[in-house]
Amino acid sequence: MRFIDEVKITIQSGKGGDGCVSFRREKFIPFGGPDGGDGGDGGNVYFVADKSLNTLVHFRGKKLYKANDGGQGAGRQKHGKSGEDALIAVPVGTILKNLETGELIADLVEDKEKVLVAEGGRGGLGNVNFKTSTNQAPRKSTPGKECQVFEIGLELKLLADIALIGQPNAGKSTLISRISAARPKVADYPFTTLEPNLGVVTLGEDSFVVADIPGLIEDASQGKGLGIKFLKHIERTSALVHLVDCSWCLNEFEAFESYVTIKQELFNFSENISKKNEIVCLTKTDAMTEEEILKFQNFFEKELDKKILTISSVSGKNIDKLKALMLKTVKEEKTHE
Ligand SMILES: Nc1nc2c(ncn2[C@@H]2O[C@H](COP(=O)(O)OP(=O)(O)OP(=O)(O)O)[C@@H](O)[C@H]2O)c(=O)[nH]1
Ligand SMILES: [Mg+2]
Repeated sequence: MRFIDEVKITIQSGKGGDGCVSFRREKFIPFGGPDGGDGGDGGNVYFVADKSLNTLVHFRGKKLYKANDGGQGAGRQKHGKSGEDALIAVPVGTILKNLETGELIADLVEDKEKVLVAEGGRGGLGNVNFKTSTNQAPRKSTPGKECQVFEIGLELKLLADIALIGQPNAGKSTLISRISAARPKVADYPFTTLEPNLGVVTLGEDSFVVADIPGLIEDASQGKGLGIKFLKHIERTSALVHLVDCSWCLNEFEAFESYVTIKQELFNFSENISKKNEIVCLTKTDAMTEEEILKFQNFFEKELDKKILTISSVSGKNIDKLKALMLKTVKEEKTHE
């Protein structure tokens, strides 16, 4: 259930500042010696792992990441300013490859782990360095060293933050195609989805990964249907979104029973999964009357003693609300880790 997110970017360290040629000129000191200072060093490029990031989505659009160049040296032995380093944040688990040599640069597995990837050029020497007994007025300085520029490949094995679960045909695949770029097969019969699909959901600056799991049925935990094969993957997610399709139900009891069946299967499979934070959504509300929606919603809210979302992937009702709630839940779970 993993899929790989990949991006290519170019990084460039800072060029070293040039050394300076200058001579002291002061009143009463007619032949002041050389006083050209050294150039500043160029900035380095570092990558740093950040556990608050989930995907590589924030690299889309920007291709060049640059550290600043070092400043030039100046008279009065003034050293040029060092160029500022570039610090590029990536999710924990990102692998960095040099695309020109194919070499593996780093595998950032821990939060805050930092690695130097491109070193800035050293600053050049000012003429103050070249004064000798035979040459009291050198006009020599050296230029700053060149920067390093190369292409880097970032690779991240995505792990789902949220799993969409529910009975077959509940609308899981339709929902993931509504909130992400994933385009799984959608059809009006159960067990359309045979393998989980992953999609990246973006919300402003944030993003998280959602998995669309094949439908679960009674006795899934005993191996019935397809679900069990994938239940173990759910174990690693931060939260579940449980979709309940009430549009076909005769009454609220039938709908609640179908919800409980899935909960029971999760519990039978692993207590750990059944304790996960769960967002419950009644789906396909476009195919129901307002009255029906309220009736089902009230019943679920009373039984579960929490708020239930009523959504429609077709009309888009409450989809933004659901996305915001998913993000909030993922963030909360991450801070508890
Ligand atoms: N009216 C309506 N139909 C929906 C909605 N969401 C999904 N459907 C329909 O419900 C059927 C099943 O949708 P899927 O997204 O394939 O359901 P699923 O949960 O992925 O099903 P499995 O992969 O078999 O477990 C399709 O015919 C969809 O067009 C909705 O919000 N409103
Ligand atoms: Mg499906």
